[in-house]
Amino acid sequence: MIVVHGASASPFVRKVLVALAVKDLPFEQIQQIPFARDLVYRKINPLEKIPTLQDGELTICDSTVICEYLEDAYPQSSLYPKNAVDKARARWYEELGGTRVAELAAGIFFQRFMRPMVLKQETDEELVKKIVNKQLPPMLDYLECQVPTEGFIFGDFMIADISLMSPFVNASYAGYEIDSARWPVFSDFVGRVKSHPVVNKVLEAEAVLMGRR
Ligand SMILES: N[C@@H](CCC(=O)N[C@@H](CS)C(=O)NCC(=O)O)C(=O)O
Repeated sequence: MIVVHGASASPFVRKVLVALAVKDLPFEQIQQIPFARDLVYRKINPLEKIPTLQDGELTICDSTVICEYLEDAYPQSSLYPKNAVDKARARWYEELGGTRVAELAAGIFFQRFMRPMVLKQETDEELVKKIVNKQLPPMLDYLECQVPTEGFIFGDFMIADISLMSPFVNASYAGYEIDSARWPVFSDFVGRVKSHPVVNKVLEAEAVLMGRR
């Protein structure tokens, strides 16, 4: 049985949960909280980040490594396009979604949710303002030109779609919504990814855990 370690509200764990759902794979989940200084968890993930995935004898860390493994081991319902050009673009969007986009969009959540609720620290509202007003806009300008006006990036729903959307779920928990007048294409795209039946089911289960249902 596949085991996923990681709290559902992490943008990276969410990506893995969606990948498992796309492939219709049964799994168990341990709601491992980040920043917990958990010595037992450190034994399976020396970076102490979430997610970690176990599948039989295999233990691997990092959502991208995990999704690539799932694609190789369980090829049904592809998460990545097949041709070299699209595959390269898909990897880039996954990288971007998991680095700078996550740093900014999920950074708002980190400041307004993780710091007060989990780390017992004050929110740095100056930093939130800087993210919202200065750092996110050029990234959203870029994303506005990358996603389609209809459907998903590669036609079928894939990992690139969830990677770019996932950090914005966290941003919305922290009260940030993309300005649909300024970035109509990307804002619609995020809504479309959220409404995909597989994603929607994952988000509904997550909302229950977050006390929002
Ligand atoms: N590149 C990693 C990033 C994982 C990550 O940063 N997870 C955050 C939670 S959303 C974490 O565990 N942070 C704890 C820490 O940095 O100590 C992935 O894609 O899985």
